[in-house]
Amino acid sequence: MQKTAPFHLLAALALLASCTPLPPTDLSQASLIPYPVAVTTGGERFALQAQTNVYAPAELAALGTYLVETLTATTQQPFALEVGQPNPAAKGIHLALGDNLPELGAEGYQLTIAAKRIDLVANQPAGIFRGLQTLRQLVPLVSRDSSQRYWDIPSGTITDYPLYAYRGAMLDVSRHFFGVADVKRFIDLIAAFKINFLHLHLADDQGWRIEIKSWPQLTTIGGSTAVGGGPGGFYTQDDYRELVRYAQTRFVTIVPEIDMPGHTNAALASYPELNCNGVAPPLYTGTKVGFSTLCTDQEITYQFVDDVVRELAALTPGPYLHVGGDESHVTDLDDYIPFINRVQEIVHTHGKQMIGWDEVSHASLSKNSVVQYWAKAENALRGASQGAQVLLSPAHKVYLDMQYDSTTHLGLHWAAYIEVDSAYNWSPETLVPGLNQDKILGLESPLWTETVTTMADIEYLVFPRLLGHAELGWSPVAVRNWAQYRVRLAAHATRMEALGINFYRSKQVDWLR
Ligand code: TNX
Repeated sequence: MQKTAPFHLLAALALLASCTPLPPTDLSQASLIPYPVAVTTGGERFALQAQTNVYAPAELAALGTYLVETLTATTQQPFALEVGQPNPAAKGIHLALGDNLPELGAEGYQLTIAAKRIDLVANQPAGIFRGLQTLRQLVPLVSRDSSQRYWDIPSGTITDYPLYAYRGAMLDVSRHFFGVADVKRFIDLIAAFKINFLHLHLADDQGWRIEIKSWPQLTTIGGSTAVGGGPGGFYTQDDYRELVRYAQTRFVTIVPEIDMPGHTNAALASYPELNCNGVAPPLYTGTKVGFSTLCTDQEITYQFVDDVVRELAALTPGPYLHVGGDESHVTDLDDYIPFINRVQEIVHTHGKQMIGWDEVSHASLSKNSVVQYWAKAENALRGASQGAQVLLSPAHKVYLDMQYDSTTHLGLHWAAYIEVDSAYNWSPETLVPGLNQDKILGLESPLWTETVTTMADIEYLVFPRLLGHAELGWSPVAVRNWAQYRVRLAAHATRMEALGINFYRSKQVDWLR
């Protein structure tokens, strides 16, 4: 017969295990992505439990509610929010705005974890939101059937702020359309890694996805299909306002893009008068690029652009409108340059700054315009030499529609195969030789959707590569290191699973479980 320990010994051991505090873990060893600017270790721990209150002043009440909701989702326990004056003596999690740490800027925060309380301080609500993403990553995950009732958070102090002001993701909703619910989920998932801009590619050859009241056929005709001939779709202006509002609650700014003068077949198919020959081409459901152009020497074209930009600007609280400008292979450079110059003026008339893909640097850029580098370093440099800022989207490193390797089924590979190490292991600072650091606005990771049709497809291509890009955009050079990053990333498998993310389990990472 097998020997078993007497029952009372097992019971005593179980009791011991539930009462004896485990040695505190080291805050600096936490699997945070992006890794913070500075972490000091305290040697104690804060025991989060259902009775832990969250305290927030009135102006942070919504963020207090958000924290309570995310804690409840992680722990399956209820938490209480108290809104009002700061209560210095109370045990719990305290959110506060302060102004005595100017180095934190608009998005930085300081998170101080002690045995009895956690203090999250920032200059602005955006900083509180970023700090809450760090705090979320510090709460250990438990399995749903666990009887666990407290969650140890190692003590110490995190002081953190972003390296770059713009840390973006782009979703192409033109090649395939994704509805409001999908985009909201996308916003939640990217915001968890401190991404602060969502660029929506709203119009291309295969589909026009935003209602323009003065040109209604753009959506009734131009929005009616997609790559492969599916039904397409579009956002009404109310849908779009709802996306903008939701993004604001996650401190994400939406950048709308209408690509022009190329990538315009959907518009050209909707209105014959936009074509030089006055004839509307058929709708297009293939995946070729570079065959369409607006008629750059007709006045109606500029009336169209002005109407579209005006309506879009009115829907856009953020500073930027993206006008595309890429791959206009059938527009002569002699026509392209004055077109972009004029479009830039129209964007200014409606109170916005222009962003364009790197080809726009052939035109005369104003200093507040942004060149999005995707293909040609010389274009990025030409933009910078005109005083414009540069947004880095090198296709061979950050294009989320590139396959991981030749065996992964979704995506393309014209720029590269991008495994998880390749996506992380490069330096934005030295990518374009001769580009001054102070000209780099930030990074953006585009997901083109020729091969992408479902939210699960989106997640597979975005995760986990976007986490690496998020760290390159946020964390200082000194804390970035692939060997350490891949260990931290491994710990995110359970977190991504808990969020229901269909992520790519790269063999380069020893995923925890
Ligand atoms: C190039 S990147 C494009 C897109 C395609 C993408 C596919 C850029 C500015 N233009 O039109 O969707 O490649 O990877």
